[in-house]
Amino acid sequence: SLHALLVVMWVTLGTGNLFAQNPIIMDQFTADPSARVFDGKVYLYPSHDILAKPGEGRPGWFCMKDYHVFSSGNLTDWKDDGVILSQNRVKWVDSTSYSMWAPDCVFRNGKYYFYFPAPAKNLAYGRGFSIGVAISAKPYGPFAPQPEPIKDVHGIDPCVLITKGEQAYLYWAQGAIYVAKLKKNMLELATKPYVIQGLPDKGLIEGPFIFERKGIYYLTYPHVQDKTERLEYAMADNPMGPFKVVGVLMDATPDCWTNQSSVVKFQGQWYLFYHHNDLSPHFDKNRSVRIDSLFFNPDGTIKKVIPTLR
Ligand code: FUB
Repeated sequence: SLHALLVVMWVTLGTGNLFAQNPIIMDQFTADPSARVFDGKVYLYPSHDILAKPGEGRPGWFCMKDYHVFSSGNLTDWKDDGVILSQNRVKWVDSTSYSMWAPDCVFRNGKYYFYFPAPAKNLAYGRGFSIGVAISAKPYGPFAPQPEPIKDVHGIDPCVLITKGEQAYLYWAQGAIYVAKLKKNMLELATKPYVIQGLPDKGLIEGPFIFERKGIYYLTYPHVQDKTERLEYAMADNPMGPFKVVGVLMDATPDCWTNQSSVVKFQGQWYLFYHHNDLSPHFDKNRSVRIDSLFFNPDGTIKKVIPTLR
């Protein structure tokens, strides 16, 4: 349609590249993208999918042993800034698990705090996943992991919000979406974990992301539909909710059962980062990060994003 064509032209000219394409990282698998703007650049903190090998990870399942960070000044040319953390470097992580899942990174107290989920080797931390923090003076690392995971947090896919009032909140998933306030040190909970109210009762298992625009908090999450995940969002005027489910951000696609997103404003335009299995059409646990522009309606709701294919 003319509208789609205009959007493509706008994005193309806006990013200064006539050959903008998805996926954005072609030389390795990337998933669960958390994009953040630091020092005038976009930093991308994704999961790093690899293929399990004998003795390394579970065949046919997600397999990740480290994290890379990528940076870009124009959303087109991406620099791989290298490995910022690996499972072997974190004392509390079970390094036979190959499950360094969806991370996030925020800037506070003059430092970069990188949050990541992984199974702990010591069951004293609880079964399943815990969430750890690693700290760096630079967005591209090196990140020094804390010796223990965050106390009282069990689950996956951390996301951190820092409000204009300087309160930090940690979000994560564990059969539902949880939130808790963080202390100023960004390493400990300041409140008990709380299940966010107003969201669907079923099918919220992972991938929350929250951002603020004009005093409204937008929570995005994958919602399992039949077997694949559809990106949806809810709105609230308080970071802890209650939230109101508003709509679909991106439809599910039958060939990749996961999807996870982050939303970021860069040089005046909003973008949705998400993933699909473009470079691995027959195995959907090897995924690739994509970007599309995101637009708001005058009433503050978000227009559904139609993926741009290569
Ligand atoms: O990447 C592993 C898991 O798959 C993530 O933690 C989920 O959000 C899903 O994308």
